[in-house]
Amino acid sequence: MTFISIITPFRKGKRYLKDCLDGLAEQNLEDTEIILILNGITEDVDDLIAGYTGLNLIVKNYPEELGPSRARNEGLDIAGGKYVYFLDGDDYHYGGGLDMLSEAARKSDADFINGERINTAFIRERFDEQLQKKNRQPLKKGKLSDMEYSLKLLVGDKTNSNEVLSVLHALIKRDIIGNTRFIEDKRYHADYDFMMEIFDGLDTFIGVEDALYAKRTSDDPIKLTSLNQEKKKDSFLIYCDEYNRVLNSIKSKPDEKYRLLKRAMADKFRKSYFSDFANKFYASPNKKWRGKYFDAMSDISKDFTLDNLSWKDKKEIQALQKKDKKTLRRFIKVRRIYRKIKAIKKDPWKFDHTLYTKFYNKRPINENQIFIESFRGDFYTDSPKYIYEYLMKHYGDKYECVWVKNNSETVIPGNPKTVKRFTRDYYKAVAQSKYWLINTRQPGRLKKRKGQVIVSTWHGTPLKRLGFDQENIHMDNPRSKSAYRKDSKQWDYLISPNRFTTNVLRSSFAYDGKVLETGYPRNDILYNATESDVAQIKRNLNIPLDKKIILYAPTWRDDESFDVGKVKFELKLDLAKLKEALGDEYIILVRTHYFIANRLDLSDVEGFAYDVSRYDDIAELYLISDMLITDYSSVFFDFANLRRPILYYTYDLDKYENVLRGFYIDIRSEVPGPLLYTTEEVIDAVENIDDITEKYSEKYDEFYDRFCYIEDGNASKRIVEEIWGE
Ligand code: C2G
Repeated sequence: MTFISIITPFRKGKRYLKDCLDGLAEQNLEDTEIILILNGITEDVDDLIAGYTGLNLIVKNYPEELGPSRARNEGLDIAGGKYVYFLDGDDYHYGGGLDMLSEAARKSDADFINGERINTAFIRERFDEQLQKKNRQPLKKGKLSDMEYSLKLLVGDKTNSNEVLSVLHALIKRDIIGNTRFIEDKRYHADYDFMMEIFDGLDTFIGVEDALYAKRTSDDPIKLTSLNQEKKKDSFLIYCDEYNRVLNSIKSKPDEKYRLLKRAMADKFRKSYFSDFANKFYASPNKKWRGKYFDAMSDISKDFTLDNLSWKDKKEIQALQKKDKKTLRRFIKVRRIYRKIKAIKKDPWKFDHTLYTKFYNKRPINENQIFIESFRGDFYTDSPKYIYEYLMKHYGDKYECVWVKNNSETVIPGNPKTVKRFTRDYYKAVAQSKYWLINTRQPGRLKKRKGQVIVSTWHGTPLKRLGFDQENIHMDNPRSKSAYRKDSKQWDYLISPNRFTTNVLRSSFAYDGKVLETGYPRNDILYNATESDVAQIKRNLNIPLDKKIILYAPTWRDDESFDVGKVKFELKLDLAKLKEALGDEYIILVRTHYFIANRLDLSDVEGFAYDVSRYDDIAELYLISDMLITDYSSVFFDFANLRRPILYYTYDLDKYENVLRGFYIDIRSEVPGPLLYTTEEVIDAVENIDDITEKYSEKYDEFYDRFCYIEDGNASKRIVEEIWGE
């Protein structure tokens, strides 16, 4: 006898389905059938499904998209278990979420046994990060009765506000469902009708603490839009209508379960008023939040209890109930000011940021001011530097530049105004500059004003997959893809060194704006530098002038950090061995990525290895180097302009390629130099560099023609004339 029939509709997101099935494979599901309703799928999932031999999978494949209701109905028609359990194919279990329900069902024989749904954008392997978020702690049962706790979980007390009832993550007795089916022409909130129809027949409820279910919100709003994220007009009203429909259908029913359900729903709505609606009513540019949405919320608020509210919140709810907008605004305003003061006390920078948003952003824009930030203000380098120098040389009397500069040792020629990142002067400069010239994503706390122009130079021909071109997000904020799109929507110009980068950045940032495919300003120096410039750079570095120079410039590893934002780098290249083998002829410049927080200790290889990680401009280091050793860093696309040898020390290639990022080109076959995995291989390659140069010369030419073909030392000129020229 099948005990549980799991019904799982699936349409898209193979990687989501993998998380879903992995979660099931971790349960000890006895006497359980999993009815997988594939519908309108565009990816081949047969190979994935075949891997779950331990699961009793019944796969039904419908060529057309059925919609969630019809898919579930197809599942119900064949479900033979004592209990039915709905699981969406893009959601997953973490820990024994379903096992715990199953155990409770076997013990209690209750009609309805459910656990807690937790909204998350994290992939399954990172769900524990979700659980660490303080405002998302699971709902504890406390003194609540079985039924009351279960109904709070059914309503989704802590889930996103736009789901008031859900069939997900609940064992429901099959014989109580009977012939009840989901309304098939209803794309959203079909659960409400289904739940209300079977609710009469449910008498015993059990909510199981810490039986968790990850209700995924898509991490890719373009390629994998979830139902909830589909843009629907007046979705707030739809949600209110559903709420009212459910309320009206239970209003007249006396049973305790109806009273508790109504209370749970009203509590959830009241929570969403304070957490979401109030701010929208107060500040949203969409007048509907003070119009028909306000009326709908006010009507619903009549069901709100005033229990467990402060005197002030009680007054606020009463104002809402009386549709007294003026009083309501006053209460909300006081709460917002109080919260702002509290936030500023905790993070003093928020005071300056408030000045930025409330005051500086309302001051006139200076049409001739250019705000410049390179690598978050830590270096005077990269394309912004070269654009700036060309601008000052040709238009210095017309434009005034403000540089972000965080440390005193950075020297910026022309003595421009400088501001430290995220200080009051910084915000002032950001607010009043007509142009932002920046080589990374804009800080989330900045708000581009109407009339401002953002020139994004980005910072390299991408090798590592970025933004929307990534699959699972292993290390970054799981919503980073949306942030990429939010950033690129604000760009007015994107600078690109070649067609490859143009295509990749358009795809990874979902950017369809203007691209200046001009070559990289940061590479102009590679074509314009003179012998004396090169000699001067060597003198500035105070390095031996009688040795050949190797530049070792690795990238960062997403999974190596001390703490958030504190990326560390562990030097795997054995410099002592290199010194022993190559020290007579070479010195090595070691340069870690600008994210790297730790300083390397090169004391035992003094006189051979030099730490140039804080040297502002890597392009100058390219110029003096006879060869480059790197890995997955985009530095080699630029260095290739010099047509000098490039070696790849890819000691962690598998991890980097398969777990962390993935690449846009096949690094094994398309790069103009050998992949080396040990220090010995690196030594051997350097000792035989002429043979390697010969061996890779054809591939190098192809590489140069594909990535360096525009570079001629005039990229800055082309850009400045296009954007700032007369
Ligand atoms: N860089 C550097 N020193 C290093 C590594 C990088 O100065 N040791 C600079 C180079 O200008 C390089 C840029 O930082 O082109 C980007 O560094 P990557 O190692 O490629 O890594 P990341 O910052 O993740 O950028 O399109 C580029 C990609 O977004 C990668």
